[in-house]
Amino acid sequence: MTSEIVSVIGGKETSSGVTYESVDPAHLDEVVARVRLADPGTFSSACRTAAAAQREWARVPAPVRGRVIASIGRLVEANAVELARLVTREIGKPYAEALGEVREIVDTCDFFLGEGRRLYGQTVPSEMPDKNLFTFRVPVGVAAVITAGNFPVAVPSWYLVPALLCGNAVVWKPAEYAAASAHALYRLFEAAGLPDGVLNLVLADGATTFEGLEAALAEGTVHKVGFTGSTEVGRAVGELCGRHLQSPCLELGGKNPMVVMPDADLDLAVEGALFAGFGTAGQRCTSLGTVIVHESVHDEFLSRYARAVAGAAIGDPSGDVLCGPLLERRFADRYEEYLGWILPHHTVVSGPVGRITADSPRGDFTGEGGLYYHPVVVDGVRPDDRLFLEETFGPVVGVTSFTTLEEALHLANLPGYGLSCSIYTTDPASVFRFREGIGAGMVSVNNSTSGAEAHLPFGGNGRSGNGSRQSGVWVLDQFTRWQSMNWDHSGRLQKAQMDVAEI
Ligand code: UN1
Repeated sequence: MTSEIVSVIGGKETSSGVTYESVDPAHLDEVVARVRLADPGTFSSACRTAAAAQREWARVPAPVRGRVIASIGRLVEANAVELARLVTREIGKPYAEALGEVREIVDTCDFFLGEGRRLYGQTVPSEMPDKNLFTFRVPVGVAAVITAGNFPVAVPSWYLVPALLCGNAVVWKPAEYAAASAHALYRLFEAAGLPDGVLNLVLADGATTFEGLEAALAEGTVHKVGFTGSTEVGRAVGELCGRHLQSPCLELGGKNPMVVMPDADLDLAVEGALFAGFGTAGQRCTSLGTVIVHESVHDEFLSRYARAVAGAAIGDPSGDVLCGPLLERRFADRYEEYLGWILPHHTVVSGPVGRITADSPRGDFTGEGGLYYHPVVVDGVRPDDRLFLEETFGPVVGVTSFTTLEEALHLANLPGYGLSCSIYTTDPASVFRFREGIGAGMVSVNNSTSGAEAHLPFGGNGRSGNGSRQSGVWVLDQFTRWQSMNWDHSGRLQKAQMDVAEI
């Protein structure tokens, strides 16, 4: 029987609103969960509930909050296989990747459980005698966290874990099409002993969430917004927050380049481009967009890459495959728009283009009624192409060539995203020139554009975000604000700037 899942606010299930069906993208006739979608009032009332619960939670000592984070990590680890299977079933992510995603939550908990004992402030020297200056990190209050479904459990944990550790309450709105995975993760957080109302799960569609968020910002019950999703929606979230004098944490799209230098190990570059381009069916924000390959090795790279792509395993994500189906119907529809662009404008070097069906199978794989697409490599993408400039969020990689590293950098920066990038070379000077010249927040050397680790700063610039960073100690600045204190024990009024000793 298919379960029905509902929002949980203040520890109580709330079941109003219309029903949405979360469908297995590998078997479109299978419903994974029926999801009750909340109305805008539910979102803003969840924020009020969170605001009330946050005051008590902030008084729990940070090392004790760290122990709760430790329990979350243990529970996730103990339930890893079950959670990864659910992720695979609900969004079609190959099982090995889904298990890696769950591992990323455990890594995040491992990092932040200790941060509860290290939420340091500072002592700062004063200009005046008998006066002491201090800084403290204080929680922001309520964090509204809105997440995408391509990483339905790991990326949310990058917000939830540090936000909770820092003493905030959270209202989390996951993608509807990944609601069952989100709900399962929510239950593990709850089981770790969070007080009611400290973490609230609101299942809603985008428009409803936006309306509820607007109301909550106006009421003053949301103090930080964390959003992972498209550049377009991120821009709207940023504008809304700006009107309320808030700066959100925005983790948006990418058009991540890989530069292959003439001295690169080509087999390694092909392996990297295969995983970066087609792992998660090209639907990571860190997925490879364009390979920018030196003209002297362009033809050799291309033929090896085309061969590797033709041999890549595609199929049921519960098996050992590189590429499963796309996440959900609406992503497939949007991706088909790009496919319409490819055939008339480009040289396809990897075989058929489009949906894998019984009429256009891949080997003997017929697509089995899922959202499967042929992986596509397109040569000769140009700076004025849509395919060169825009994130496609699907299994297509463009290839172009260059002569000098300066030209490669120009091409790599041109789309105006700035999330991840990669260079394949054996020359340290090229590595450092590339790092200095690239506009991306994350640089890989001889490695895939995707696969960031959970304790390095994660985030982008330009169309990829507003410069905010997640993960590691850097994210603490998103979920705490600095408070300063001066304490004068001289027994008289010492006036700053005015009572300072003559130099
Ligand atoms: C995303 O697609 O939103 O670096 C995040 C990676 C993963 C996270 C991707 N660890 O590819």
